Amino acid sequence: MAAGSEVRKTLCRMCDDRCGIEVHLEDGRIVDIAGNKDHPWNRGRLCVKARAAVDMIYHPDRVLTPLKRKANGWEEVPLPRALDEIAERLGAVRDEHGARSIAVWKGEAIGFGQQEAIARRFIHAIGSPNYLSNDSMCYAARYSGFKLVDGGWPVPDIENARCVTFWGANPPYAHPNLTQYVTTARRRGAALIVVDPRLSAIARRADLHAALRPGTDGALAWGLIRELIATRAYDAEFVAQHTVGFAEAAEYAQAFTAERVEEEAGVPAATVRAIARALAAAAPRVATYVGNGLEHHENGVSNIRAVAMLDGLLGAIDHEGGTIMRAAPPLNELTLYDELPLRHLAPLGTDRFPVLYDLRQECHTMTAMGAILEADPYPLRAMIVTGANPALTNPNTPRVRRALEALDLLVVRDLFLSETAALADYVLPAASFLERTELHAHAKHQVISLTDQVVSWPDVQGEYQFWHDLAHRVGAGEFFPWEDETALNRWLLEPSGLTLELLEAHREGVAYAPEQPRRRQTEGFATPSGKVEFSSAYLEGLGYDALPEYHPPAYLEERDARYPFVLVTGARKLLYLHSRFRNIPRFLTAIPAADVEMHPDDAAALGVETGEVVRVSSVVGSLDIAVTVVAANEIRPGTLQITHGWRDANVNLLTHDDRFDPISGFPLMKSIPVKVEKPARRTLG
Ligand SMILES: Nc1nc2c(c(=O)[nH]1)N[C@H]1C(S)=C(S)[C@@H](COP(=O)(O)OP(=O)(O)OC[C@H]3O[C@@H](n4cnc5c(=O)[nH]c(N)nc54)[C@H](O)[C@@H]3O)O[C@H]1N2
Ligand SMILES: Nc1nc2c(c(=O)[nH]1)N[C@H]1C(S)=C(S)[C@@H](COP(=O)(O)OP(=O)(O)OC[C@H]3O[C@@H](n4cnc5c(=O)[nH]c(N)nc54)[C@H](O)[C@@H]3O)O[C@H]1N2
Ligand code: SF4
Ligand SMILES: [Mo]
Repeated sequence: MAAGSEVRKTLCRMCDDRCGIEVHLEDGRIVDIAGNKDHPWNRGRLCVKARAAVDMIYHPDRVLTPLKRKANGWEEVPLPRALDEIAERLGAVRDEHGARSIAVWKGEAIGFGQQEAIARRFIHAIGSPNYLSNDSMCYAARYSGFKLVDGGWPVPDIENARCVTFWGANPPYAHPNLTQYVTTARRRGAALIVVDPRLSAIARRADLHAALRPGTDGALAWGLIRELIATRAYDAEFVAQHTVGFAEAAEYAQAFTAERVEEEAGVPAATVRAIARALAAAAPRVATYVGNGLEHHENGVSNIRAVAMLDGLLGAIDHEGGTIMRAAPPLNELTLYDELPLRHLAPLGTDRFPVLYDLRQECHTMTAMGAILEADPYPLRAMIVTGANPALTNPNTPRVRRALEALDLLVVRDLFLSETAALADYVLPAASFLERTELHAHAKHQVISLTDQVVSWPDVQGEYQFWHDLAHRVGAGEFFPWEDETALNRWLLEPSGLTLELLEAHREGVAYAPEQPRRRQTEGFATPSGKVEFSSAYLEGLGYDALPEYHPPAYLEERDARYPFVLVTGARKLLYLHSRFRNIPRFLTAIPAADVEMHPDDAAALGVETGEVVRVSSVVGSLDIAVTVVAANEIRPGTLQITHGWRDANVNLLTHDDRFDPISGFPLMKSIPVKVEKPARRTLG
């Protein structure tokens, strides 16, 4: 153990913002975490979660030894023995059912970098195409929506914008750094527009807030498209030079008058017109960010495409102060999709949701549940889960639990005995972000950073070492030739011309590509036509609408009197990340329990008050939960909100794993028809 005080620089991964931090150690033990002022992303700022990394790392409940399930509890086993046994059991499953009966599942905790890519590499290396992840309900739908229109994921240039728009996103809780950029833009006079059925923390600051009905963003976006065209306030030059499908879009938009939008979405016609005017006045410096709020609906991708099209009309795509197409980091490719394509093995979900696989190489987790329980379309018998807790976070969790329990082999890598780990045959202790090294790219600033392994434990493996050791035991060692993560990092960096030594000396990151303003406007967009696509021949070829036509969500089209409320789930709380951090006592003091947010008129009609427990039910299941009556302007009447991740009040008892967005396959998590009942009062007898 190192003696004395030491400061080590690395990145925070208590959420996916990945702020630069300085870790303070005393005698080898982490005592504090401060912001790294040199990091271009957070510039020294941190949110309250960063310091909680100390609590997480040294938590008394951490799993630090491999555990094996026994009839009457857990047995601690040495790591090499656990890996030998897992390899043997994987071999047996492969011999009996074929390689594709094995899957890996990565979670948010290790997403967006090489840890994810290593998991993808492993599963292909052993001959199975079945890589599953939290991205069956996160980001892939937004990415696909923008990729189909713009040819990639655009980064909003908020600081240089004259108007910033957030659709279904709440950065003060979910991405604190974005909020700082908004503050800068506001000081420079930028307008702020927020589209959200709730008066979220960001909506509170907005000039214009469209409090629409959940799932009706497409109607609003088409209404704005119509206004911009009708008032000739769009960028005709950008449209002529850089887009395809304008004529069809203009024709389709005609039906979306501001009055029709008011009818569909519940946003006053005057607000629709005011938003169109604000966008036109700021164009092309309109920075748009679409969040999770648009993804979890039956029409998610189409709604997102319609929002992306607005950027095209405004000439804001690939423009300073608009949304910028950044260069990807030049690293060696770790996944094997090109080298060892396995599409012929029918990756789970590709038949029904080919776009999810084409654009993100994601299999579909909800289809995987059917593969386990009903061998449909073929049996799935073994799974390795890392950094995920689907027993709480996937929709319809009772079915997820049944499926995970029905596997021949479930291995879970986690820091804690999570709800998912509790179902496993083997639980392997995972290294946290302060216990492994990895390369991270920050797209906005086009920098690569190398994280530092600040502390370590004897039996706790990083992601690379684990997959490496397992691959060598199951005959796939040739795909994991790098002795350790340092050797891997060196190989990854080769095409970049950057050295590991340079990155070690600059933990705040090193630029990987020069800024190239309007690169895509010059070189062409990365779509099939090379242009911004208002209409998509690719989607049409797959049998979808070529234009992102608006289809109202089912809860509005097929109203069911038994379920009169619409439930939105998953609005982020600052202190928690999905199911994580409920074991940090001071966080639990601040936000002690789950609640259902309710409009005062609804509460009055039901005769309930804040703190009272009600039963919320959908066709999927029921949940008893305490009410919080919010102010009249904080949520739409008839709309409820429950945040996910609570063990004792798990909203995924109510969410659908059988109704999906037809393009992304995303589940219905934000427009769920529900009813609310007061539990029957017990009478004194
Ligand atoms: N503290 C914290 N930070 C996180 C996370 C966390 O759990 N906790 N999770 C991380 C992850 S993985 C993700 S994906 C991001 C998500 O981050 P964001 O995309 O910003 O998601 P939220 O903060 O949930 O905000 C979504 C907003 O959408 C609104 N909404 C719901 N339905 C609709 C709709 O139909 N239309 C519109 N326009 N709005 C709607 C909700 O009311 C909510 O205010 O956050 C990341 N950051
Ligand atoms: N109803 C509803 N459900 C939702 C959502 C919603 O809006 N509504 N949002 C969805 C979204 S956007 C997402 S991204 C998913 C997230 O779903 P998951 O990916 O399942 O996220 P977590 O619940 O945070 O689970 C992360 C697990 O990884 C463990 N862990 C932490 N650090 C590490 C590490 O370094 N290594 C390893 N191996 N493990 C680690 C944690 O202890 C935890 O058990 O939830 C989804 N679920
Ligand atoms: S926003 Fe907070 S939790 Fe997320 S990386 Fe930054 S400091 Fe860490
Ligand atoms: Mo997410």
